Amino acid sequence: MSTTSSTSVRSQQHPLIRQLADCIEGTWHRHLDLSPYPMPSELGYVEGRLEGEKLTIENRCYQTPQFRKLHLELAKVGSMLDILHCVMFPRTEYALPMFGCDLVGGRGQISAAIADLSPLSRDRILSDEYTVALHALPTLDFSSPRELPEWGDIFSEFCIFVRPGSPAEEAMFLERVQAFLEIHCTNAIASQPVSAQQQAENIASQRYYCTKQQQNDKTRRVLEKAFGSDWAENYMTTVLFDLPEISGE
Ligand code: BLA
Repeated sequence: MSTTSSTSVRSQQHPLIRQLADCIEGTWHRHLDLSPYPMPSELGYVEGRLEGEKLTIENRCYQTPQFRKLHLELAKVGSMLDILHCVMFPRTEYALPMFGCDLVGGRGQISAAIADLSPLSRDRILSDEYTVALHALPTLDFSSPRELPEWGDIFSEFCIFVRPGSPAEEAMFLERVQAFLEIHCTNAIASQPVSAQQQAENIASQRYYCTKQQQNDKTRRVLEKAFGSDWAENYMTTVLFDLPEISGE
């Protein structure tokens, strides 16, 4: 994957973030039919300042027949903070869950590693295909599990949210994300479009998911401190968690 490892932010990131970024992009390239996603050019690469340190954000975005947006973002605040953020937004014609992943670290230690395949159905339960495949994965035991915030009702029972305590736990996290991605991509390319009624439910569920994620004050605070509150609001609602359009809107 040398072609995907050469960018400036990535080469300076925590090794787990670098490995995960390569893993995500490698899996996308292997399984999916990627085309470019039209990202406003001023938001592809962004620089700001946070507490005297330079904040750099680098975005990579694609679309595919099954996904309206595949978003991988790497951000760095001087030597203080390294961030990987990734979301795969399904097209609402398909009954697919939302893959989401966030890694936050600083000074050589990852403090938050979260990954999930979050259900996007009215009953907020994953389909049998996903449930069976995910239950077949071995149960993982991390030394420092973390508690989900209040808005975290969007996540599934398979969500992992930990502070990895050792290189072995970092490897375990990476391997689980790889398994999520393999399961997700294989299911996605085999999935069939749904009825108009089901599609309306998919839109509502995806909007609910994005609205909850927009409530993450920890993300908002970093962006506000570097770029101001209007910019942060715009970035969170158009780049990080934009809502799918309601038909006819
Ligand atoms: C936590 N996200 C965080 C934290 C920071 C960011 C600083 C706190 C880390 C910690 O408590 O150890 C910051 N994350 C960012 C920034 C960006 C980002 C600035 O992505 C983007 C530029 N967040 C997501 C996705 C998920 C997610 C896709 O973007 C999950 C699928 C989850 N991040 C998430 C959760 C927390 C978090 C659940 C912990 C929130 C809390 O404890 O209140």
